[in-house]
Amino acid sequence: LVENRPSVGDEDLDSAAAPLPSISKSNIGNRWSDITSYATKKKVQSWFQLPNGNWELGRIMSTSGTESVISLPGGKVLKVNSDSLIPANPDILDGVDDLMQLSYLNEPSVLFNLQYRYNQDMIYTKAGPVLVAINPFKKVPLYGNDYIEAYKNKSIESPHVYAIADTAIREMTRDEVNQSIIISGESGAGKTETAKIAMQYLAVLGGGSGIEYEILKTNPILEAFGNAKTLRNDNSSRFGKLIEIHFSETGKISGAKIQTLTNIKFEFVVHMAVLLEKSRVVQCAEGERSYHIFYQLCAGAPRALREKLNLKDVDEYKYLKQSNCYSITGVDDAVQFHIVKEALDVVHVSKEDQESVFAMLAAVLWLGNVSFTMIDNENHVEAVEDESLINVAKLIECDIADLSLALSTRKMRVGNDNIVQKLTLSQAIETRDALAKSIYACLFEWLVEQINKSLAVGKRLTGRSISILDIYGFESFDRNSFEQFCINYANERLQQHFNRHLFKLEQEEYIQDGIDWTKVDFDDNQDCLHLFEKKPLGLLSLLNEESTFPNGTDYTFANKLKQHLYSNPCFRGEREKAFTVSHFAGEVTYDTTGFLEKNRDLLHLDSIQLLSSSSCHLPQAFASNMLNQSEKPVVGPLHKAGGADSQKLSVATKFKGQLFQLMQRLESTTPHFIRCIKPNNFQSPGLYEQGLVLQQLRCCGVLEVVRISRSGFPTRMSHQKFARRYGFLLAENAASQDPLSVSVAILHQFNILPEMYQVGYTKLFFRTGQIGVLEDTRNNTLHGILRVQNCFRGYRA
Ligand code: AD9
Ligand code: MG
Repeated sequence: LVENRPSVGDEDLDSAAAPLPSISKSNIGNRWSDITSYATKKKVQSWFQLPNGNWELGRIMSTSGTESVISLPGGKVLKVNSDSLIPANPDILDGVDDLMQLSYLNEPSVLFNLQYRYNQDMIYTKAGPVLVAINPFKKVPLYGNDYIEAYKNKSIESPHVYAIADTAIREMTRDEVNQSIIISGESGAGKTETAKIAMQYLAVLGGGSGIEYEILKTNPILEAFGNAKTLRNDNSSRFGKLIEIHFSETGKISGAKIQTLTNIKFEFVVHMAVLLEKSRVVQCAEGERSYHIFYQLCAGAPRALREKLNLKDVDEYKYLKQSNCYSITGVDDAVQFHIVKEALDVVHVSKEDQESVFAMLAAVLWLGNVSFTMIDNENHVEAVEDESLINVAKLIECDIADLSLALSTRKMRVGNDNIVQKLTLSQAIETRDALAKSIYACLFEWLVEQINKSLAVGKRLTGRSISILDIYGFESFDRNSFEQFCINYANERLQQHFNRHLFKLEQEEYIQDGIDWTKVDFDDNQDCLHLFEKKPLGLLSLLNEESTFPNGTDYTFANKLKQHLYSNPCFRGEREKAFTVSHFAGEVTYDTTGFLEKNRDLLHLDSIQLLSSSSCHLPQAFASNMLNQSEKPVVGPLHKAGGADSQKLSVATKFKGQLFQLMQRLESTTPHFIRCIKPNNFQSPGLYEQGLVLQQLRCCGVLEVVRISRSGFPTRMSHQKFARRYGFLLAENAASQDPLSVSVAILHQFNILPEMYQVGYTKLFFRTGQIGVLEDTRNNTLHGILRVQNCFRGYRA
């Protein structure tokens, strides 16, 4: 039978076997010329890029010189430059569940593979160690108890968040090491949903004590208070979070037997929330919304509560009115309000506390309606004593005169004297908005603390944990401000973590299997991180320095950056007050307008004193929280008058501190990475835009992982599997030999060049494209066998 193998180029075959490639290390699998000579490409499938940038699968008809004739689906035939064609994989590799299995790891092949799966609602695909999740923007039938059971029993193998969570829990048990599930991707890509799906799995596996119900109920609360509708995502997280789930019994090894997972029980969860986007409380862009909870409260509060808080409709509050958007398609805010209230009950926030929380929300809304009148011709103002001011005082439970003063004057110390300075209109508005933002930010922190207390009651940090990280993704808008600056800095840190682990893991596998491997250095983003973190001449230091200068402005800040950082390859000064940073995910131009103010994030001491004068415990707690933060080393303008402002850590410093804490926690864990991808910008199902997907794959480093693999040995197969699959191609009967000998014999018989593979202790490692070659030969042989059999049948008939 072996002798009857058909010759290469047989008309019936989907793909012809390419001859043994000569490889160029950097670009393997990217261009035909890297793999084979043009002469042998006839009839093979190839990617052709259409003028709109999309890739189409065609078949090469002929090649002469640098030109090829390609036939596209629908019968179109084109003459093209051969270099523009990119090799496609044989059909047997269509929709493989791990991109590593692709013979050719080029961009169109990866895009096609993901799309092929996406079209069949298989939204999850592995890219080596990384799980790629493409947002379906619709309900897909992949979740629930049956699926959880199936993944738990290992009766399903296809890639899934459940599989990642399962691996995490198993590795935690097996290695007794804390694990983390790190979810990244652009805004709207599905990180928060993915985090919930992972929690769901862990809840079922670790449940039984009843606490799993509480754990899952923390989500609606955090989302109501920390998520908002943006132009990108109707439910965009405006804070980053790390959820740490602790387990008791981590399945200790007793004798030779490893205890089963049934012994695992949830203990509790710690939430760490970082950098809530405060500015959204007082301003948000057209078409966006403030935090969900405001709309939910206005829509869903029962009559008694409405009266008590003197609640109005959403369009009567200036903070909510300015963006011209009150509702989200498909979302009933009143229903959501009841869900949140129920969740607050579940995590043991008392009814009284809940009322105080709602009162704080109403106070913030009413604050936005407080207006001022001119009292002299120096532009000084005082607060108008209308319904708004009265309501704020009532809700905060403070004296109305104190409130009025706190909003329109500032106490200052000059030498030994206290003086009272009247505020101008813009200063008063700033003061009012600062108070609103601080109340909301404190409320959010307070809630997270309550949830933590409730879930962790009386527990000690024993056992092991699995952390789930869900932050805001990389953002690049037409106009990027301080918020994007922080968010992108965080993503830069996270990317470094991703790089280090993936490069390390990849190379460790080679070393573990004993193959000959010279370590590959990887492109890291250290330069960009340096740009941010270097002292004293980095972005953060310079920002902090400028923030302490009384005369510092956004303009002087921008100039300082240009003056000190011009030689940094990741930095470019722009016109006026702008500058550009080359992030790992692309260039982002930042407009420094508002940077200093947002970084200082000043709250007048008068406002803090006002809150502490409240007869309600919540504002009191907020005030002491704010004071605590001001006791630390200070950043803030050194007021000539001595400074009676609350001087506190700058936002950038605080953010960096939280980020380092976060990374430190992650550093001691075994990471599992999930990359979420947004297939279109319309939040709509079934629409897969190649260009958009490709840009994200590139940005978030998935192709990077693939690229690294390309210079290595991305295809692995155990000796057993290899021998089983290709052993029959051997000229000599190899049945009696061990898998390793069979494997080596196959490699020899097919003249696979030594630099194309490595023999490890347990596996064979191949360069890109090699398995494709063998697979083609195998196909040809099988077709040959089939033909011979048919021939025999025909003969007999
Ligand atoms: V942001 O950086 O917080 O703005 P995320 O978190 O990446 O963003 P999110 O999880 O909120 O995105 O997903 C956006 C929307 O996509 C959700 O509201 C769902 O409507 C939709 N989505 C995401 N993942 C799934 C899924 N697995 N199944 C169904 C999904 N819908
Ligand atoms: Mg989110």
